[in-house]
Amino acid sequence: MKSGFVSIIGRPNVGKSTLLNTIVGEKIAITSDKPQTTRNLIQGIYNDVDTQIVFIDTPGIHKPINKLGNRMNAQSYYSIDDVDVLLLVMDASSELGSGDKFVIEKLSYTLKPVILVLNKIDKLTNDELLLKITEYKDVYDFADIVPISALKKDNVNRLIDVIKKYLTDNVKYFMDDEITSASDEFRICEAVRESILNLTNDEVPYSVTCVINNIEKEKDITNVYVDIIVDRENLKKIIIGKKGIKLKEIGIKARGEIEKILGCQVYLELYVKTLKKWRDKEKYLTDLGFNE
Ligand SMILES: Nc1nc2c(ncn2[C@@H]2O[C@H](COP(=O)(O)OP(=O)(O)O)[C@@H](O)[C@H]2O)c(=O)[nH]1
Ligand SMILES: [Mg+2]
Repeated sequence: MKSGFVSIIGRPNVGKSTLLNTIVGEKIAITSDKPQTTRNLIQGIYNDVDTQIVFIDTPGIHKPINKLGNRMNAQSYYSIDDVDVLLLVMDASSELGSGDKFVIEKLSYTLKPVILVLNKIDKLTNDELLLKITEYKDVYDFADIVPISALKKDNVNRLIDVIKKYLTDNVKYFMDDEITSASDEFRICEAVRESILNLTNDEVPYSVTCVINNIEKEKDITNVYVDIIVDRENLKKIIIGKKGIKLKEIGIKARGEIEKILGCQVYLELYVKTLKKWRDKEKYLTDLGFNE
């Protein structure tokens, strides 16, 4: 029996959360084509016959423009110190630019093994991939380099095998049937936020957070009440939409996910509230569950 902790780090939008979901085999971290989808550390647990690996998905490392951004970065860096192995996920289909080098630079201080995960190889030819690998080899002395496609589940088994080489513990941290340390409440809020991320455009998603107002379990159905918090009045209108159509659409999509999380039938009620500038107020950030 081998076990250990692995942190998944990298810039926003490279596919960290998609990778976590593929490894765990269930959706535990929300994903979208917009950067900064993930705001908190999310643990996902991988089990096989002789191994347990606790993966920690992190918000992407980026240039913060508000206090929420600061906390997100701090969480990403914090997770570097506490694990056995680091997975540095990079988008192989994009140029290796200064932003990527900035993240690699940050890692040069760690003594932990850093495995470079070159993701999105489904978008590359073999020749392009070989060139990429050579390019990255010149930048840092990675413990290993593993090309994968998190979305197409390509070569992810190989990644698990490589990680196993670096695991040193031999205790089980979680029961076999536990796949995440995130609470149902947290996952429900995230499901609503994901639905908003995927059904609205541009700036809307960044200004949104969700909190549970109430959950009532009845015999055949669970009633879930979620508040959607935005920082400007006009965003409220966008999310609700003409005659409430947008909000309805958001609700239908989110309810499907929440039913999977709770494993029962769900009645979902969403309520949109304005809380001006919540992303910059320390008090609200703490109240809304963003840890320092
Ligand atoms: N083509 C392709 N797209 C991917 C792959 N992995 C993730 N994506 C997409 O990249 C976007 C960002 O993914 P996400 O997991 O939210 O990135 P994160 O911000 O690093 O957690 C989403 O639209 C994913 O569907 C992959 O292997 N191939
Ligand atoms: Mg993410």
